[in-house]
Amino acid sequence: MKDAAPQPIYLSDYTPPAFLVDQVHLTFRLAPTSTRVLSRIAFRPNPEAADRTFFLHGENLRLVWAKIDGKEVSPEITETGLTCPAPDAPFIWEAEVEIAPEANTALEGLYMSKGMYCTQCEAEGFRKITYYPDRPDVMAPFTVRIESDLPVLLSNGNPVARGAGWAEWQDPWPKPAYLFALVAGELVATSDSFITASGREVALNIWVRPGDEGKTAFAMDALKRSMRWDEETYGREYDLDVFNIVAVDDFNMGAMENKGLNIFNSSCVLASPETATDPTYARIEAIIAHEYFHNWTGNRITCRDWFQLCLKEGLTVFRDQQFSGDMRGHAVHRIEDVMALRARQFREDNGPLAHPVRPESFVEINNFYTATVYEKGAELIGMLKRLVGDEGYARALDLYFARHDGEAATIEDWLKVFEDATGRDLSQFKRWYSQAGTPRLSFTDDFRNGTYTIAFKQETPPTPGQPDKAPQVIPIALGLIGPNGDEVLPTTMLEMTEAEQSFTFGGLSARPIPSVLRGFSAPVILNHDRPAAERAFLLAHDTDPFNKWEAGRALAKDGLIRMVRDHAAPDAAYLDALAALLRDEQLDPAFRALALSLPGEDDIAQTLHDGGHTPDPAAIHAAAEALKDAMADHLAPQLGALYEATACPGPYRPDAADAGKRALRLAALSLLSRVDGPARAEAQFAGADNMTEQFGALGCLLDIGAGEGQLATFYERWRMERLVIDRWFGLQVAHAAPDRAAALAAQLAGHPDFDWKNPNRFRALIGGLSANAAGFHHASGAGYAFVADWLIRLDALNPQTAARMSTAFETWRRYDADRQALIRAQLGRIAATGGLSRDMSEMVGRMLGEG
Ligand code: B3K
Ligand code: ZN
Repeated sequence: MKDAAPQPIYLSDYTPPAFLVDQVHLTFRLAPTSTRVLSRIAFRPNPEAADRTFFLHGENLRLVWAKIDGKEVSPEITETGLTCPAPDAPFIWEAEVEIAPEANTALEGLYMSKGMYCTQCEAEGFRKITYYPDRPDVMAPFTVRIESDLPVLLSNGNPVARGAGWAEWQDPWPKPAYLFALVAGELVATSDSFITASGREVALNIWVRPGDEGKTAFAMDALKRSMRWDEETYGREYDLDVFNIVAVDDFNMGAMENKGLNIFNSSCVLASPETATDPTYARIEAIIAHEYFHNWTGNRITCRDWFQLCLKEGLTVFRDQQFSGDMRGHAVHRIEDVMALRARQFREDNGPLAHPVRPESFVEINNFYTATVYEKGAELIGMLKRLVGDEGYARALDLYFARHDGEAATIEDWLKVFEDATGRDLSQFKRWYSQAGTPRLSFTDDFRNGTYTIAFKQETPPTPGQPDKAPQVIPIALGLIGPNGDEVLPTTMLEMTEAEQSFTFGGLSARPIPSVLRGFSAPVILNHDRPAAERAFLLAHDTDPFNKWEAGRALAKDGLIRMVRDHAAPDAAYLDALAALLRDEQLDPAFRALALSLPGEDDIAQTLHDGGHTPDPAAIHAAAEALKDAMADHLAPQLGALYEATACPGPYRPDAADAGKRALRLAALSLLSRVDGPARAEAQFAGADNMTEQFGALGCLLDIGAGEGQLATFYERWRMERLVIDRWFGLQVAHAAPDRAAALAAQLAGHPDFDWKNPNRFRALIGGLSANAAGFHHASGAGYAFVADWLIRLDALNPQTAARMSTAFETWRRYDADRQALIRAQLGRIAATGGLSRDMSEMVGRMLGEG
C-alpha cells in the first residue's frame, strides 16, 4: 500500500532488459514468520539493451546480505527494488532475504493457507519473494531447494533429490519468474500416469488436504483428456516427467499455470456428485484444460511484457473453448460462451472500464485480467480462424510454435505468423487489438428480380480515451432461408472491412430470410429490429443452432423490453414458440434448457441504455418475474411430463448428456413451482442424491419465497463442506427479493461462518449481492453501501480481490440521477479511504472517469 500517486506504465515505453539470466538457484528455509530465501543467479549483459543499470525488483523484502561474484555489496534499496553497480560482463549475484509468509494477506508472493505454504507470482508476485528482474521477457532455468519439516515439498519441473527435511527440484525449461511456484504442506495425492504420443511416461498427481482425496477423480480424468487433446489437436506434447496440481483454499482467482506445478483454487478442482453441481464439473474440466494448455501457450511461448497478456490468455481461452466444445457439444457450448461474453465482456466494454484487448497503459496489471483480455481475446482468435480457414489456422499455429518456442513474444509476432503462413495482410484486423468497445452491426436488405442484397453498417461507440473509431474487419457468417423454411444459401463467410458494405446473392426465387452472424462469428452487437414473426420463423427453421437459439433470445428480449418500457403484456408469439420448441424431441435437452433461460436483468438494462432509455432495475425485475409467471402458466401443461421424462435414472454421471437433461428438468421445475407451489421442489430437495438436483431445487424454492426450512437443513447437512457453504451464502442473497437483499447480506456477514478473508467466501456473499441486480441497485442505496463497506475492509488486506469486485459499480452511468449520486458517493468514499491500494485506486479512478 502506497500513498504516493501511482504512476501508469506505457506499452510504448518498453525497453529490453539490461541483463539476462542464464540460471537461477533458490533455497527456501521455510518458517511462517521468517522464511529465508537464498538466491544464486547467473546474469549476463543483454547485447540488445542500451542501458546497463542493474536493477532488481523487490517489495517488502528484508535484505540480509548480497554478493556479486562472491564479494559483499551494499545495494541501494527503494520501495520497488534495488540497484547496484555491476560488471559489464557475466557475473553471479547471490542474496539472502527474509519474508513473512504468514503475514501475507494479499495472497500474492509466498503466503500461507491453513498451514500450507503456497505461491502466486503472476503477474508481479515474485518480487515479493526475492530480488529479481521480475518481467516476463527474462527467462531462465530454475533449480529450487526447499527446507522444511512439512512432508510434501513441491516446486516446478522434475524432482531431483530429497532427504529428511528437504527436497530439490529442477526445471530445465527457461521460464519467466511469474511461472515460479512452491508448495509445502501436509498433503495427500491422487496419482496416475500418462503416456505421451512419443511414448514418455508422465507421473500425474493432484495434491489436496487430507479429507479431500475423494474429490479428485474428475479433475484427473479431465487432465488426461486435456493432455491427449492437445497432442491430437495441436500436436503439443507434455515436456516434463511429472505434472503436479495442488488445491488451495485461499486463492485470488481460479487457478495458475506455473510450470509443472499448477495451483488451483479448491473450488476449481474438487468435485464429488454430492457436493458439486453440473456447471461446476464443466468449469473444472475447462479450467484444468486451460491451465494445462498454457504449458505451450503461455509457458513455452510467453509474453514479452504484460501488455501482451492476451497473447497467452486469449489463445488459451480459445483452446479451452475448443476442447470443451469437443467434450460437450459445440452448439450448446458456443451458446454458453456467448452468454458469458455478453454478461461480462460486453458489460465491461460499454462502461468506464472499457479497454482494448491489448491495453496501452496500466497502473496495476492485476486489474487487467479481464473479460476483455480473456474472452474478447479468445473471440479474436476465433475470428482469425474464420478468416484464414481451418487449414490456414493450423499452419499458422505450427509456425508460431516452431518460430517462437522458448521466447517471449508479442501480438505483432502472433499476427506475423498468420501473415507468413497464409499470405494475408492483417493490418486492419490488428485494430481489434487496439480499439476498445463493442462494434454495433446493423443491416437493411432488399430483394429484386431474384437478387437479394444485404447492406451492413458498423459503428463502434466511443470508449475512455478513444473518441473516434475506425472500421474493423468483421467476419459475418450468413445463411439464407427460403419462405418455405429451406436453406437457400448455406453458411457463407462474408468479410466486412468498410463502415458500410453490401453483398448480393442472385438466382433466388423468393425473398429469403437472412440468418446473420451465425455461430456468433464476431463479438459485435447486432442491432436489427425484426418483426416477431421473422424471429419465430428463424427459431423454427434456422439450421444454425446458435442462431436458432439467438432468435428465441431476441424474441424474449424484445418482449421483455416492451414489458418494461411500454407495460406491454408478455409476448404470446414468444410463448407459443417456446411451447413448440419444448415439444421438439429432436432438440438436445441442454439446448432446450438454454432456450428456456431469459436474458439477464443486467443485459436488459444495458440494452435499454443503448436505446436511449434509463433502465429501472426494479421495473426490469418485475417484468422478468411477470414473464416467468406467464411462461409457467403457458407451458405448465407440458412441463409436468417433461419434468418426469428428464429424470436421470441410476447413479449420477457428470457427462454432458445427463447434465443437459438435469438442466432441462431444473428449468421445468423452476417454472412448475411458480404454478404448483413448492411441493415438487421440496420433494426433489429431500430426495436428491446429488448437489445439482438438491441445490437446483433450493433455488426454485427461494425464487417463490419458500425454502426457509430447506436452507436450514442444507446448512446443517453441509456445514463441514466449505465449498458447499460458499454456495449457501451466495444463493440466498442472489435469490433474495430486491428490498430484502442488502439486509440479508448484512445479516449473513455476521454469520460465524462468514470468513471474509477467504476470497471464495467473500466472493460468494458480496458477489452474490452484486449479482442480484434489483437487490444491489435497490433505490435505498443499501446495496451500494454494503458492498462499498466490504470493499474498503478487504482492500486493506487483499487489494487484488477487492479491486476485482469493485466492478460491481462499473455500470453506474446507465442509471438515473438518484442512483448515480448514490453510487458516486460510495465510489468517492472508497477513493477517500486512507492507504487505499494501487489496485483499488486505479479501479475507482477509472470508474469515476479520472483515469
Ligand atoms: N494466468 C493466471 C491468472 C493470473 C492472474 C493474476 N492476477 C490464470 C490463468 O489465466 O490461467
Ligand atoms: Zn490463463
